[in-house]
Parts: sequence; C-alpha cells; structure tokens
Amino acid sequence: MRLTRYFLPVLKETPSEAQIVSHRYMLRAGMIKQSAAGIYSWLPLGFRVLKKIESIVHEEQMRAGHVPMLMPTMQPADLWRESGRYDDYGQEMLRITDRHERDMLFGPTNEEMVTDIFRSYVKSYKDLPLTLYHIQWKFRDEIRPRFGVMRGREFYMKDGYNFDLDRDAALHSYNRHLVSYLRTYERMGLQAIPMRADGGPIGGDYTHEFLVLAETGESEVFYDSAVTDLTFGDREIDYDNVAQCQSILEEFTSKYARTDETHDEALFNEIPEERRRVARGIEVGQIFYFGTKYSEAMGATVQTADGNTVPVEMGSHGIGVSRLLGAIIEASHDDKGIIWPEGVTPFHCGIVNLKQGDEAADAACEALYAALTAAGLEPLYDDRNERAGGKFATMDLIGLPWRITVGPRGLANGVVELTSRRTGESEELSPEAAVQKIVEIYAKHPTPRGF
Ligand code: P5A
Repeated sequence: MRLTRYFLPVLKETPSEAQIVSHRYMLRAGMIKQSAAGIYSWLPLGFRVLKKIESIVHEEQMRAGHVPMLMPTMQPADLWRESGRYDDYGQEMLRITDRHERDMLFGPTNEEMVTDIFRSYVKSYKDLPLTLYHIQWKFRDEIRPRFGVMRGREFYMKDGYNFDLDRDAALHSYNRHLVSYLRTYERMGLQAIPMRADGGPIGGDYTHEFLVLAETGESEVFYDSAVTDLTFGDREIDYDNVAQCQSILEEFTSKYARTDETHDEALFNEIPEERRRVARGIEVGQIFYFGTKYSEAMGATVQTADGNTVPVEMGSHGIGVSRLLGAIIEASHDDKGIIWPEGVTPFHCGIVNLKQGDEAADAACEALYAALTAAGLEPLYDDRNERAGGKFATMDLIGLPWRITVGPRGLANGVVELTSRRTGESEELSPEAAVQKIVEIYAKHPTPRGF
C-alpha cells in the first residue's frame, strides 16, 4: 500500500476523551472512529488488524477441529424465552420490536440459537462430538462503555459451542478449547493467563477467564507469579488426545490464579509470600462448561448407543476479538506509539523515502516495494512529500515492527537502513539483504494476508 493512496487519518492532538493508552493510540493512528457510545467504525488500519486477529482465531479454531459457521446478529425473543434468559438477562440486552410487533433482540451471545440449530438436525450419538463456532458482532448495552474497543456496546466475538455425549467428553472439549486459546493468544504476542472465574449470566460453575496483565485492566486478579513463567511455545498438539489436553490444562491451571469473583484468601496465603501477586488484567476470553443447562430447557437430546435419550452436554467459549486490539496495544507500546507484534501487524514493514522526488531514492523504494510484495509481504510505503521527521512520527505511531529508510546518502554507498520498532536499533544493509531479513522474520509468523 502506498500512503498517498491510503486512508490513514492520523491525529496530531491527543483526544481528550481517551483515558487509556490503547484508546488514545487507536484514535490517533486513525484506526477507529466513535459513532455512538461504545460503537465504532473500523477505519482501514484498524480493520486490517481486526481481520488479522480474526484470521488467527479462525486458523486455530479449525486446527482444533471446530467447525466455522455464521449466525445472525438479530435473534427472536422466543428462543430466549425457552431458556428463561429473556427475562434474566436484564438491561444489557438490546430489545427491539419489528413492524409485526414481534419481539427481537440484538444477540449478546448465541447459546440459545446454536442449541436450536443443533436440536433441529442432530439426533444421534453418532454425530458427536461437535463444536460449532462463529465470529460475529454482538451487542451488550453496557451501563458504562469505556476505554474504546475494550468495553464496547457493539463488539466482535468469537463464540464456540461444544456438543458432547457425556460429561467426560464435554470436559475434553473444555480442555481442547483451553489449549487452542493458549496457542491463539501466543500467536498474537500475548501472554493470557487462564484464571478460575465465575459463570455469570452464561452459567455453569466450571469456567476460566483468560487475562492479559495490564494496569489498565478492569478485573482485579490474584495469582502465583510462577504462572507467568509458563509459555506454550511451538509444541505439537493432537487435539483428539484426551491425556495430552488434560495435562496441558493441569500445567497451566494448577498454580493459583483467580479473578476477584472466586478469590480465596486462605488458599492464596498458602503461596510463598514473595510469589503472591495482586494485579489487574484484561479479560480477552472465557470458557464455560455448563452441562445440560440449555439442552434440558430447550429439548436438545440425542440417542445413546443403547437406545436411551439424553440431553446433550454443552459448554461455550468466547474470545473478545475486537477487545484484543486494545489488549495488545496496552501490552505493547511506548511513548511514541503502538508496537505491533509481528503476528498481527497491519503491514509487515514500512518504507520511508527520505527524499521524495529524488530519482535514485524513488527508484530504490519502488524496487523494495516490488520485492517485498513479490515475496508475499505487505509493505506500507510512505511516498508522501513530507519531511522525514513527520514520516518517522507516523511510522512510530502506527507501530509497524520493521522500517526500511531510504535516502540518497545511503544509496550512494549501496545501503538502506533497517530499523526495529521495538528496540530502536538500526543496521545498514543492501536493499536485497534488508528484504531477505524481513522475509526470514515473517517466515516464523504465518500471518494471513489481505485487506
Ligand atoms: C462464551 C461464548 C460468553 O459470552 N457465550 C458465548 C460465552 N462469554 S463472555 O465472557 O461473556 O464473552 C466472551 C468475551 O467477549 C469479550 N467481551 C467484550 N469485548 C468488548 N466489549 C464488551 N462489552 C465485551 N463483553 C465481553 C471478552 O473478551 C469476553 O471474554
């Protein structure tokens, strides 16, 4: 992409309404624009990152054997009357009446709808196990939408629903989700710690939230500092292997880590004092096992091998896709702007032309642009007729992890400058070597292209 042909409405001033750094930088970098409280347009740069995150979530869900689909945002109230949640959900549910006086709602989550789909088609144990998921906009009429995409009213969520024959199989589905989530967040450059939590309006009493530690997080958390030493890495996972998934769950959840809803002071005090931590975190996902709560209420049953009819065992599993942008920025920025992890960066590399209009500099930038594009990468070329300081400030603000700077002086010696946004370190290389290095870096981050 050439910056002169893009739409990147960068703001110089810090917007006064933004209280936390991620919200400030998303507005300043021209990623989002508020259209009403807690409702945003995703401008091109924000949309690109949203789609990268969404693609990683899809890839990891499908790797775990979960089946993608798409359910609508609007739902009929009658489904929710069957489960009893139409009345229970309260004011967070946006209720709408259509022209025929039918009660509708903008879905805050999809347990009822997916249970209805399941009961319409699946009757036998032979069709299990099954996990269906989608990534779709949700609406929750939050009393205090704030911090930009962190607590929106309209927000993007991956929600998945497992259907299993018995409790053990459903617990394996739970474990499989936990493992796939650990992998997903690590690919985005995040450490998200599973913590015992509360079921809230979704239900069930076995649930973990995934928290990214950050001072600006809305949840208070209590944990053993040893949990922060755990990393998932690039281990091979067989998602059908019950013992392997169980042992990873144990590895990541046996140390004390809880949100304030389930915090137990006595247990916490058993941790050696120097490892006790009280901090704040951003909830980027939550998994639930709730057994037959919805299937019993809605008559979603299956025939077992010996001919009995039983309600199907279920759980649901969510990732806050739009919230993740805020969480990643909270975890990765400095005073100049965002620092995108390679896995989710909107463009792989920036190209800064120090002297637009200089024949050699223009030609070298064009050649770099072509070489990076031919290698399957997405460069952002700042081809504006601006002074160097302004170009650097924009690149720093939008946070591309790598920048190639091209100027007549370097070119006279056959070199360009490759700079890491994270460390600020630069090296002089031939243009070919700079391209080669960027290609090698991204070979480790198979990030989806496009948009
Ligand atoms: C699990 C999937 C559920 O709704 N039903 C389907 C279950 N869980 S949840 O914890 O309530 O939401 C899942 C994730 O969505 C994000 N989230 C939000 N993001 C932005 N703004 C909001 N107002 C908001 N509410 C929830 C969180 O990341 C949460 O973990």
